[in-house]
Amino acid sequence: MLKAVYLSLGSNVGDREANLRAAIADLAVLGEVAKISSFYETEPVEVTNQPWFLNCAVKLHTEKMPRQLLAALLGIERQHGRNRSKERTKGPRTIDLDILLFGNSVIETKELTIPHPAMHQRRFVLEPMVEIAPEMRHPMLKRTIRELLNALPSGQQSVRKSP
Ligand code: PH2
Ligand code: MG
Ligand code: MG
Repeated sequence: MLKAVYLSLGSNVGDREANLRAAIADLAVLGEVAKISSFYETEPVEVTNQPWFLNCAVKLHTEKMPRQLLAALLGIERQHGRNRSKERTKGPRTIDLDILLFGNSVIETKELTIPHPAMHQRRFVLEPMVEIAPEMRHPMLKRTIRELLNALPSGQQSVRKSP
């Protein structure tokens, strides 16, 4: 069955824009890239002493199952120079591909938590998402993306870069 999946992409090492664009091109092997948000220059959150990120959100139509999709995303990260064994948790990385929403599925396993457990707290996720899925409802919080963004406290600077 074809599923609508939302992904968050981020990069803060090397040519960030090229890294995002190359990863998006690779996503086409997993299905149809249906929507791409603008790119946003965003203040690092959680681990704050690292360079600013470039972030975006993508809607993907795919036949993959959640675990297959996760494995494929990790493979794309590796192809673009990501080496998790040499990184700090939540630290600098060439490319990060996170599953935000997988249809309306709620999944909690050792490897995978969907919806992404921090998505509703992160401006760098919600701002791009509101461009491509403003009325999409979080399957656990029962709030739309727009409502979640409006409920965020101020802080977490972000600047829209491209249309
Ligand atoms: N990713 C993190 C931690 N902090 N901050 C921003 N602005 N953008 C990110 O993509 C990001 C982050 C862990 O994946
Ligand atoms: Mg990740
Ligand atoms: Mg992440």
